Amino acid sequence: MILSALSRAREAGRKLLAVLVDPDKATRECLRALGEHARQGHVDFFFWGGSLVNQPQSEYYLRLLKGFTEVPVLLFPGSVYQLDGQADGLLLLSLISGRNPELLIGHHVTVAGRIKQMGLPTVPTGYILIDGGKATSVSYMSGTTPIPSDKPAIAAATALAGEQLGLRLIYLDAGSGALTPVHPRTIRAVRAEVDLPIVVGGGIRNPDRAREALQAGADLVVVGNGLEGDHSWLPSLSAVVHASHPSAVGVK
Ligand code: 1GP
Repeated sequence: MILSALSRAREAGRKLLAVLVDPDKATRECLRALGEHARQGHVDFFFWGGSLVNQPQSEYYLRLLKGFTEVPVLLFPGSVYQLDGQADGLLLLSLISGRNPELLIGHHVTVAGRIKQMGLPTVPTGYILIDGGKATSVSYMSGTTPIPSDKPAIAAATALAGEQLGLRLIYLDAGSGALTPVHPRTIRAVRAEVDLPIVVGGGIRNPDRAREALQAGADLVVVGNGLEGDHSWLPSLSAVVHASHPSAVGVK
Protein backbone atom coordinates (compact mmCIF):
# COMPACT_ATOMS: atom_id res chain seq x y z
CA MET A 1 0.00 0.00 0.00
CA ILE A 2 2.95 2.32 0.45
CA LEU A 3 3.83 1.77 -3.20
CA SER A 4 0.41 2.82 -4.43
CA ALA A 5 0.41 5.81 -2.06
CA LEU A 6 3.81 6.85 -3.38
CA SER A 7 2.69 6.41 -6.96
CA ARG A 8 -0.45 8.51 -6.42
CA ALA A 9 1.56 11.15 -4.58
CA ARG A 10 4.12 11.39 -7.34
CA GLU A 11 1.41 11.79 -9.99
CA ALA A 12 -0.07 14.62 -7.93
CA GLY A 13 3.32 16.23 -7.23
CA ARG A 14 3.00 15.52 -3.53
CA LYS A 15 5.52 14.21 -1.01
CA LEU A 16 5.04 12.00 2.01
CA LEU A 17 6.26 11.80 5.59
CA ALA A 18 6.92 8.75 7.75
CA VAL A 19 7.65 8.86 11.46
CA LEU A 20 9.92 6.11 12.71
CA VAL A 21 9.01 4.77 16.14
CA ASP A 22 11.63 2.79 18.04
CA PRO A 23 9.70 0.19 20.08
CA ASP A 24 12.31 0.41 22.85
CA LYS A 25 11.55 4.09 23.36
CA ALA A 26 7.77 3.91 23.01
CA THR A 27 5.52 5.10 25.81
CA ARG A 28 1.76 5.24 25.94
CA GLU A 29 1.86 9.06 26.08
CA CYS A 30 4.15 9.42 23.10
CA LEU A 31 2.08 6.99 21.01
CA ARG A 32 -1.12 8.80 21.92
CA ALA A 33 0.45 12.12 20.90
CA LEU A 34 1.65 10.65 17.61
CA GLY A 35 -1.82 9.25 17.00
CA GLU A 36 -3.23 12.74 17.47
CA HIS A 37 -0.72 14.18 14.98
CA ALA A 38 -1.72 11.48 12.55
CA ARG A 39 -5.40 12.35 13.04
CA GLN A 40 -4.53 15.90 12.06
CA GLY A 41 -2.98 14.67 8.84
CA HIS A 42 0.64 15.31 9.80
CA VAL A 43 1.86 11.76 9.23
CA ASP A 44 1.38 9.48 6.19
CA PHE A 45 3.06 6.34 7.55
CA PHE A 46 4.56 5.05 10.73
CA PHE A 47 7.67 2.90 10.49
CA TRP A 48 8.18 0.59 13.46
CA GLY A 49 11.59 -0.83 14.38
CA GLY A 50 14.99 -0.33 15.92
CA SER A 51 18.46 -1.80 16.16
CA LEU A 52 17.65 -3.52 19.45
CA VAL A 53 14.31 -4.50 20.83
CA ASN A 54 14.74 -5.02 24.55
CA GLN A 55 11.32 -3.85 25.48
CA PRO A 56 9.27 -6.99 26.20
CA GLN A 57 6.05 -5.10 25.48
CA SER A 58 6.83 -4.27 21.85
CA GLU A 59 3.68 -6.09 20.68
CA TYR A 60 1.63 -4.30 23.31
CA TYR A 61 2.92 -0.91 22.19
CA LEU A 62 2.26 -1.68 18.55
CA ARG A 63 -1.32 -2.62 19.48
CA LEU A 64 -1.62 0.71 21.30
CA LEU A 65 -0.37 2.66 18.31
CA LYS A 66 -2.79 0.79 16.05
CA GLY A 67 -5.55 1.76 18.44
CA PHE A 68 -4.57 5.43 18.35
CA THR A 69 -4.36 5.78 14.57
CA GLU A 70 -5.54 4.42 11.26
CA VAL A 71 -2.39 5.61 9.54
CA PRO A 72 -0.61 2.48 8.23
CA VAL A 73 2.24 1.08 10.32
CA LEU A 74 5.03 -0.64 8.41
CA LEU A 75 7.66 -2.75 10.07
CA PHE A 76 11.19 -1.48 9.52
CA PRO A 77 12.93 -4.37 11.21
CA GLY A 78 16.38 -4.19 12.71
CA SER A 79 16.37 -7.97 12.90
CA VAL A 80 14.35 -11.06 12.09
CA TYR A 81 12.97 -10.97 15.64
CA GLN A 82 10.94 -7.88 14.85
CA LEU A 83 8.10 -9.43 12.89
CA ASP A 84 4.60 -8.70 14.10
CA GLY A 85 1.39 -9.62 12.29
CA GLN A 86 -0.42 -6.57 13.66
CA ALA A 87 1.49 -4.31 11.27
CA ASP A 88 0.04 -3.29 7.93
CA GLY A 89 3.13 -4.35 6.04
CA LEU A 90 6.82 -5.06 6.12
CA LEU A 91 9.67 -3.21 4.48
CA LEU A 92 11.53 -6.33 3.40
CA LEU A 93 15.00 -4.85 3.45
CA SER A 94 17.84 -6.11 1.34
CA LEU A 95 20.96 -4.23 2.42
CA ILE A 96 22.33 -3.77 -1.07
CA SER A 97 25.02 -1.26 -0.10
CA GLY A 98 26.61 -3.98 2.04
CA ARG A 99 28.19 -7.32 1.35
CA ASN A 100 26.77 -9.21 4.30
CA PRO A 101 25.01 -12.22 2.75
CA GLU A 102 22.71 -12.64 5.76
CA LEU A 103 21.24 -9.20 5.14
CA LEU A 104 21.04 -9.69 1.39
CA ILE A 105 19.22 -13.05 1.44
CA GLY A 106 20.08 -15.21 4.49
CA HIS A 107 17.66 -13.80 7.06
CA HIS A 108 14.98 -13.54 4.40
CA VAL A 109 15.12 -17.29 3.88
CA THR A 110 14.91 -17.85 7.64
CA VAL A 111 11.70 -15.89 8.05
CA ALA A 112 10.06 -16.35 4.64
CA GLY A 113 7.62 -18.98 5.90
CA ARG A 114 6.74 -16.96 8.97
CA ILE A 115 6.02 -13.85 6.91
CA LYS A 116 3.71 -15.93 4.70
CA GLN A 117 1.90 -17.42 7.71
CA MET A 118 1.40 -13.95 9.17
CA GLY A 119 0.00 -12.70 5.88
CA LEU A 120 2.23 -9.65 6.11
CA PRO A 121 2.29 -7.68 2.84
CA THR A 122 5.93 -7.12 1.89
CA VAL A 123 7.61 -4.23 0.13
CA PRO A 124 10.86 -5.41 -1.48
CA THR A 125 13.20 -2.61 -0.48
CA GLY A 126 16.72 -1.84 -1.62
CA TYR A 127 18.24 -0.54 1.57
CA ILE A 128 21.30 1.64 0.98
CA LEU A 129 23.41 3.02 3.79
CA ILE A 130 25.22 6.28 3.12
CA ASP A 131 27.92 7.56 5.46
CA GLY A 132 26.31 10.05 7.83
CA GLY A 133 29.44 11.44 9.47
CA LYS A 134 29.65 9.03 12.35
CA ALA A 135 29.39 5.33 13.12
CA THR A 136 25.69 4.56 13.42
CA SER A 137 24.01 1.59 15.05
CA VAL A 138 22.92 0.23 11.70
CA SER A 139 26.42 0.12 10.21
CA TYR A 140 27.80 -1.48 13.36
CA MET A 141 24.97 -3.98 13.79
CA SER A 142 24.92 -4.92 10.10
CA GLY A 143 28.68 -5.30 9.91
CA THR A 144 28.69 -3.32 6.67
CA THR A 145 30.46 -0.23 5.45
CA PRO A 146 28.21 2.60 4.26
CA ILE A 147 28.76 4.15 0.85
CA PRO A 148 30.97 7.25 1.25
CA SER A 149 28.90 10.42 1.19
CA ASP A 150 31.03 11.88 -1.62
CA LYS A 151 30.45 8.94 -3.97
CA PRO A 152 27.00 9.61 -5.45
CA ALA A 153 27.82 7.54 -8.54
CA ILE A 154 28.26 4.43 -6.39
CA ALA A 155 24.95 5.09 -4.66
CA ALA A 156 23.26 5.56 -8.04
CA ALA A 157 24.75 2.36 -9.47
CA THR A 158 23.70 0.46 -6.35
CA ALA A 159 20.14 1.74 -6.65
CA LEU A 160 20.08 0.90 -10.36
CA ALA A 161 21.23 -2.66 -9.63
CA GLY A 162 18.44 -2.91 -7.06
CA GLU A 163 15.91 -1.76 -9.64
CA GLN A 164 17.25 -4.27 -12.18
CA LEU A 165 16.91 -7.02 -9.57
CA GLY A 166 13.22 -6.18 -9.21
CA LEU A 167 13.20 -4.31 -5.90
CA ARG A 168 10.30 -1.87 -5.63
CA LEU A 169 11.58 0.86 -3.33
CA ILE A 170 14.93 2.48 -2.64
CA TYR A 171 15.66 3.58 0.93
CA LEU A 172 18.68 5.86 1.30
CA ASP A 173 19.60 5.95 4.97
CA ALA A 174 22.36 7.88 6.71
CA GLY A 175 21.48 5.89 9.85
CA SER A 176 19.47 6.91 12.85
CA GLY A 177 21.00 9.91 14.58
CA ALA A 178 23.40 10.61 11.70
CA LEU A 179 25.36 13.84 12.00
CA THR A 180 24.75 14.63 8.38
CA PRO A 181 21.76 13.44 6.37
CA VAL A 182 22.07 11.95 2.91
CA HIS A 183 23.53 14.73 0.75
CA PRO A 184 21.20 16.19 -1.90
CA ARG A 185 23.75 15.39 -4.64
CA THR A 186 23.49 11.71 -3.73
CA ILE A 187 19.69 11.83 -3.83
CA ARG A 188 19.81 13.66 -7.17
CA ALA A 189 22.18 11.06 -8.62
CA VAL A 190 19.90 8.20 -7.54
CA ARG A 191 16.82 10.07 -8.77
CA ALA A 192 18.41 10.51 -12.17
CA GLU A 193 19.21 6.81 -12.43
CA VAL A 194 16.06 5.00 -11.24
CA ASP A 195 12.32 5.32 -11.60
CA LEU A 196 11.62 3.67 -8.26
CA PRO A 197 10.21 5.68 -5.36
CA ILE A 198 12.96 6.96 -3.08
CA VAL A 199 12.74 7.08 0.70
CA VAL A 200 15.34 9.15 2.55
CA GLY A 201 16.06 9.10 6.27
CA GLY A 202 18.73 9.52 8.89
CA GLY A 203 19.71 12.76 10.56
CA ILE A 204 16.72 14.82 9.41
CA ARG A 205 16.25 17.01 12.47
CA ASN A 206 14.56 20.08 11.07
CA PRO A 207 12.17 20.97 8.26
CA ASP A 208 14.93 22.50 6.13
CA ARG A 209 16.76 19.18 5.94
CA ALA A 210 13.53 17.52 4.89
CA ARG A 211 12.94 20.16 2.22
CA GLU A 212 16.44 19.67 0.80
CA ALA A 213 15.92 15.91 0.52
CA LEU A 214 12.53 16.34 -1.15
CA GLN A 215 13.75 18.97 -3.57
CA ALA A 216 16.62 16.67 -4.55
CA GLY A 217 14.12 13.96 -5.50
CA ALA A 218 13.09 12.04 -2.39
CA ASP A 219 9.45 10.93 -2.49
CA LEU A 220 9.16 10.29 1.23
CA VAL A 221 11.26 11.38 4.18
CA VAL A 222 11.59 9.48 7.45
CA VAL A 223 12.18 11.15 10.79
CA GLY A 224 12.80 9.24 14.00
CA ASN A 225 15.42 10.47 16.43
CA GLY A 226 14.63 14.16 16.04
CA LEU A 227 11.03 13.64 17.10
CA GLU A 228 11.75 11.43 20.08
CA GLY A 229 10.63 13.38 23.11
CA ASP A 230 9.78 16.48 21.10
CA HIS A 231 6.87 16.41 18.68
CA SER A 232 6.49 20.18 18.73
CA TRP A 233 8.02 20.65 15.27
CA LEU A 234 6.00 17.88 13.62
CA PRO A 235 3.33 20.32 12.33
CA SER A 236 5.97 22.53 10.70
CA LEU A 237 7.73 19.49 9.28
CA SER A 238 4.42 18.27 7.89
CA ALA A 239 3.74 21.68 6.38
CA VAL A 240 7.04 21.56 4.50
CA VAL A 241 6.58 17.97 3.31
CA HIS A 242 2.95 18.35 2.34
CA ALA A 243 3.32 21.71 0.64
CA SER A 244 2.80 21.16 -3.07
CA HIS A 245 6.00 20.51 -4.94
CA PRO A 246 5.09 21.34 -8.52
CA SER A 247 8.71 20.94 -9.57
CA ALA A 248 8.48 17.31 -8.47
CA VAL A 249 5.92 16.46 -11.13
CA GLY A 250 7.64 14.83 -14.01
CA VAL A 251 10.87 14.30 -12.15
CA LYS A 252 12.17 11.03 -13.39
C1 1GP B 1 16.85 5.63 10.48
O1 1GP B 1 15.99 6.67 8.56
C2 1GP B 1 15.77 6.45 9.89
O2 1GP B 1 16.93 4.39 9.91
C3 1GP B 1 15.51 7.71 10.69
O3 1GP B 1 16.70 8.33 11.14
O4 1GP B 1 16.31 8.56 13.58
O5 1GP B 1 18.03 9.98 12.42
O6 1GP B 1 15.60 10.38 12.06
P1 1GP B 1 16.66 9.37 12.35
